[in-house]
Amino acid sequence: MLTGRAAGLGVLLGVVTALVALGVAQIAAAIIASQDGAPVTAVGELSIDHAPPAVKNFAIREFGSADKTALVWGIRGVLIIFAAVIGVLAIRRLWQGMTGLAVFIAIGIYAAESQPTSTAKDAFPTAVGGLAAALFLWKAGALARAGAGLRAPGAPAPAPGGRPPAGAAEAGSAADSGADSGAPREPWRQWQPGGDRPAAREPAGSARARPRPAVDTDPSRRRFLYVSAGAAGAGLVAYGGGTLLGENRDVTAAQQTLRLPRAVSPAPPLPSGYDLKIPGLSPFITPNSSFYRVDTAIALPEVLPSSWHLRIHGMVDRELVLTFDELIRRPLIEDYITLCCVSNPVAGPYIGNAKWLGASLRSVLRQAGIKAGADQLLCTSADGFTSGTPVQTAMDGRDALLAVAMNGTALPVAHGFPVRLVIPGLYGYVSACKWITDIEVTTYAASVSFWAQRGWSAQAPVKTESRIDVPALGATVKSGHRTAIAGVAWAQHKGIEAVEVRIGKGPWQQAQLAAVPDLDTWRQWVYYWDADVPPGNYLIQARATDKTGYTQTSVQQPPEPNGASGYPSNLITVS
Ligand SMILES: Nc1nc2c(c(=O)[nH]1)N[C@H]1C(S)=C(S)[C@@H](COP(=O)(O)O)O[C@H]1N2
Ligand SMILES: [Mo]
Repeated sequence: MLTGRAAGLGVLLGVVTALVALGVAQIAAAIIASQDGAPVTAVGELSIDHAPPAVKNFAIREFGSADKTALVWGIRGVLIIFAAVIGVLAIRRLWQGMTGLAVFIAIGIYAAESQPTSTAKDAFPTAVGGLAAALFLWKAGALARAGAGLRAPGAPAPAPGGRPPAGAAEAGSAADSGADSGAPREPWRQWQPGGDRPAAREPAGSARARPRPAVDTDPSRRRFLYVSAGAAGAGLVAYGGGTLLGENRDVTAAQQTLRLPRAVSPAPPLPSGYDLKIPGLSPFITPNSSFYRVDTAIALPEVLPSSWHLRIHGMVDRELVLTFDELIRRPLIEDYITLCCVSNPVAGPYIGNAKWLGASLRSVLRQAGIKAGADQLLCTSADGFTSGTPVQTAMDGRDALLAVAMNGTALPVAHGFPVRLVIPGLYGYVSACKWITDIEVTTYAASVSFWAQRGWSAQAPVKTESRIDVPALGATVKSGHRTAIAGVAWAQHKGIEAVEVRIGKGPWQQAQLAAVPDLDTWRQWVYYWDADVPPGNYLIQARATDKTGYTQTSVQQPPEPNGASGYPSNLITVS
């Protein structure tokens, strides 16, 4: 049997061998862009395919959207135990460890090739990982054995089968009995697995009979520990790096290839004259590439539709877990909705308008059944960000969407791929959770969302506002020449009724309004001005009135705590 120290070194040898295998395989999978080749993922997919529905349901119920994470950790756990056994085998007999490793590689390759999307190249990551691991097991294994005092480096390998030569037992007994004290020690006593037996049989404290190691085991052991630490570190870095690289590639590929069903309820047709097409004026639809981005993410969350889940729980009659496929099989709604950030200063850039496609949040919540007294939906993103949406705005019939597409393409990763919330009429931090994975139906009294914890209002309806796009601040216009003063105004889900413009100390004048498809978007406006004033500097101001009859306030407020207010004003020069 092995001594405790030898077994310990064996466990370490095995675990580090596994880290080398996984690290090399993961990097290889990322480099050759193998979707199914990373061994842990492959084994995970294989076990999901073969898990009985009851087990799957149990996993989703117990772990919710973390079920995949739980599975992957489970596989890693089993793997570590398996690896420890291989290491202990290898320290006794290298060939036994190698056999264990081969089984382990075979399972990895089988799993990598078992997916419907598998190709031949998916075997490659596990194969090179396995080779690297075999090399490590061989080289570091020799050090480990020497370190355990089982064999000096360079000593002859045991005969296959490992039985000590005939007469070994007699030799041992002879040494113990002291009958043959002058005979040289047999070299195999240093390495054969039963080498500790004589020591165990000798009387305690008998220095004379203790087999003296042929070499000092400590330097070998130390070298083995250093090599193991280095290899473990490199393996972990490679594993982490390869995983990130692979996910990034997978998410980009998934985002670009995702096909989404058509809307059952398409967006209202764009009325003629919805875009005034004035140079410098914001286009009615903001292209995805220039849509503002505001979030707390340092690295963008990489969430694959295949592993995405939305869990709805808390004050509900029945907890729900939706997969991405289940979400997009619901009747999809399409709508133009203008999104804006509470941090947008008056006339600022953090606002954009897009055509969104998504499932109705209201219908999902109805299915879960909201309990009386709940007033907040605490929405959590894959990266832990939370936003607190009022239950009332989600349920009052407006297009509150679990959005999957933006302007006709799957959501860009930066804008929440694969699923985000969009609700017209509320600032983004309480209505537009990106990478959403969890909705807890709760109360404002019971839980406080990310920005609300940092001094911003718990509830934040969008303030009716306007912005002057042209002429830009500091622009010069020619006296007596017709100039377009134009911009956008917004009061989402209320609608813009009128915009007025004032030049210097002149009267408020009605601007012309562009057509809009519905109440949820901003509205372009223009006032044609002949600049029939003497040269000089003029302050141009604008103010919007929404369809409730409310005119935006002239009172200037900073963005914190619930949105900036005041008239936009551009100082221009007439020459
Ligand atoms: N996960 C997550 N979602 C988020 C945020 C965030 O930081 N993390 N920021 C919110 C804020 S403050 C705004 S204004 C909108 C911005 O959405 P956009 O980046 O797509 O324009 O996203 C909201 N959703
Ligand atoms: Mo925001």
